[in-house]
Amino acid sequence: MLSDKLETALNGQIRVEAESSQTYLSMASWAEVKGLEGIAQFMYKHSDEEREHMLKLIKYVNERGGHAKISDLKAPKTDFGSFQKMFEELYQHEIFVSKSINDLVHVSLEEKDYATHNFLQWYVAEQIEEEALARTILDKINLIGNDKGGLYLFDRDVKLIAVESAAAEPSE
Ligand code: OFO
Repeated sequence: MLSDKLETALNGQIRVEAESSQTYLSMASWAEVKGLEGIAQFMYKHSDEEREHMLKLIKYVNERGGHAKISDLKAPKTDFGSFQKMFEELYQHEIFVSKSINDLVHVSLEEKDYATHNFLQWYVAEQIEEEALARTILDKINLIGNDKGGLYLFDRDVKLIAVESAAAEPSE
């Protein structure tokens, strides 16, 4: 059985994952409208992954005798300025999510809930992957600068990165 404190903290993370999914969905739509097809595909996929992260938490909370609450969400912005700025935002967002996961791990230890602590290790590993992926993409963006041909190749490559990262995801 989850303690009330841990249940509340887990519900907070459910919301964070749901908002992450919405944020990346908004980025996907923005990129699609701008004709950045590969980037849009990458973001749609990323949005789906965040939904998976949310679902995994919901199932866990309910399985442990808690109640996963589905709450209203903060609307993401709809304009991201440039694809460079958008990926920088994605990176900053992942850093924020990692911190949120770390705080949650801390609560699980405070509450001496080792099952939850163990469950959360999947998220700890996932955040390492996601931050590393975002940094790799930002490095590529810095390399191409304002080169249009570079953007064409980047848009194509980022689609492949999405496929590769899916294959390398930590198993459930
Ligand atoms: Fe849920 O991993 Fe990104 O945010």
